[in-house]
Formats: sequence, C-alpha cells, structure tokens
Amino acid sequence: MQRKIRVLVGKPGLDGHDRGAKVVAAALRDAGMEVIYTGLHQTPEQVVEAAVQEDVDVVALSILSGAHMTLFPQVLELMREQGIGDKLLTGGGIIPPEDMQTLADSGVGRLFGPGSSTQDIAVYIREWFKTATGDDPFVAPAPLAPARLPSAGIMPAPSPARDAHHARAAKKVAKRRAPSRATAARRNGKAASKPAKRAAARPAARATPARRAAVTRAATKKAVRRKPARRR
Ligand code: B12
Repeated sequence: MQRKIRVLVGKPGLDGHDRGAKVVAAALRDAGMEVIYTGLHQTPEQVVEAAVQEDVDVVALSILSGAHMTLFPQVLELMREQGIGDKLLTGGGIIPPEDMQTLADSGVGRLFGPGSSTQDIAVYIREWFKTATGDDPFVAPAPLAPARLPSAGIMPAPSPARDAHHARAAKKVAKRRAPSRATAARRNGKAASKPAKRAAARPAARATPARRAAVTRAATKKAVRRKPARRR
C-alpha cells in the first residue's frame, strides 16, 4: 500500500534555535510527507502526547541547546510508555558524534548535524519506513524546471544572422573607442607631431580605459598650457 509518511517535528526544551527545525519540516513536506511542527519550548510529555494524538510514524527532534543527552532518552522512554516505541525517533542539531553513538546504542535512530543534506534526511526516513512498515512511501514528484521558451524571450533561439550582426556592431564600437595618437592630436586642433606621426604608423593600440584616460589627460594639459588669445 502506498501512503504518506507522517512526521512530528518537535522542539523540546528551552532552545530557541528554530531555523533548522523549520528547514527540515519544510523539506520533508516538499518531499511528500505529512509534517506537523510542535513549535518552540515543548516538554517531552507534550511532544509525545502530540505524537500519539497525530498518529505519526516518526518523531523528529531538533536540539541545539546541548540538552540532547537528557531530552532524547526522556522522549524515547515516554514513547515506549505510551505504546509508540516502535515508531522512529530521529532528529538533529548540535550533537557531537560520540553522543550520537551513545544515543543510537539506546535505541534512538540516526541523528543529523549542521550541514546535513535535507535530501539525505528524507531518504533515511523513507528507508526506515519501508523496512518497518512494509508500506510504499508516497514521494512527491520533483519540481519542474523553469520553462525556457524562445517565444517568452528568456532564451532566444540561436540565429547566425543575429550573431553576425552582433560581431559587426562589436567591431564598430571597438574602432570608435581606439583613436590613434595622431587622431587624438588632430582632434585637439594640432598638426600631428613627430612622435604622433610615428605612433600613427604603428598598428593601432588597443583602447583600454587607462589609455583613454591618459589621452584625455594629455589633451587637457595642452589646452591649459595654450596662451589665451589677445583681445583686439
Ligand atoms: C543562527 C544561530 C542563532 C540564532 C537563532 C535563530 C533561529 N531562529 O534559529 C540566535 C541569534 C537567536 C541564536 C541565539 C543563541 N545561540 Co545560537 N547559533 C546560531 C548558529 C550560528 C546557526 C544555527 C542555524 O540556524 N543554522 C542553520 C540551520 C539550517 O542549521 P541547523 O539548525 O544546524 O540544522 C541542520 C542540522 O543541525 C540538522 N537538524 C537540525 N534540526 C533538525 C531536526 C530534525 C528532525 C532533523 C532530522 C535534522 C535536524 O539538519 C539541519 C539541516 O542541515 C549556530 C552555529 C552553527 N553554525 O550551527 C549557533 C549556535 C547553535 N548557538 C549557540 C548558542 C550558545 C546560542 C545562545 C545561547 C547564545 C547566547 N549566549 O545568547 C543563544 C540561545 C538562544 C536561545 N533562546 O536558545 C551555540 C550552541 C552551543 C551548543 N549547543 O553546544 C552555537 C552552536 C554557536 C556556537 N558555536 O557556540 N543563535
């Protein structure tokens, strides 16, 4: 039988770090699971009570306060007392690997630390569910990639004519941007000097912003040095 996995994401204790719990809850929902989030500051009793009421398959705790060695065993014991000891108790947060091992030895499922992939978490829960219940977990279809329609103007279809046009335009712009020293001198109203003539004979230099700025600076200097015309 195929069905949705029901998960309770719990946030027990005084820990106010809820970002991880929300990220994981949203990811599991997007993966096709039915997710219930308890909200902050729950007691272990409240978490287990909610798990019984909601008839979940998985109790998943988020603990970043350092109280994991108290809270996981308490929740596990209450789950057993309430007759849901066969459900999966998993979770994550700031939990050192040696504590993960100790908790695993006592019957807690796999725990996930910072940087864990939410996909890995979903896969782990699905695998546990298949083995424990024999049911087929519902898996949400992967989201569709955004449409790339030429008509929508997102990705224009390749066109040799357009490419050639762009190449011509780029050449024109490059030519316009690179005046030779001789041209620059002519533009400033001076006959080309010897060095300018020599420069004109050389192949045109590539126009860089620095070169353009240098030409402008030189032209300004000359203009300033020129004597003002006498008044008649
Ligand atoms: C953001 C942040 C805060 C924010 C919290 C914002 C919020 N609304 O969540 C603010 C500024 C409020 C804060 C406050 C404090 N913080 Co703080 N905080 C962090 C920080 C930098 C990032 C946590 C985070 O959001 N990560 C992003 C989420 C997506 O990642 P995540 O929570 O780790 O979740 C991933 C896994 O852990 C796992 N996971 C987590 N939950 C679950 C649940 C399930 C079911 C599963 C399967 C997996 C899973 O999967 C997730 C995806 O990869 C960490 C340092 C760190 N690099 O982790 C410190 C850190 C957690 N904070 C710390 C501390 C000490 C505090 C304060 C006590 C500081 C103070 N003296 O005031 C307070 C306590 C506040 C409180 N009321 O509890 C310590 C905790 C130390 C410890 N436990 O040993 C840390 C580790 C910093 C440090 N290196 O000392 N903090």
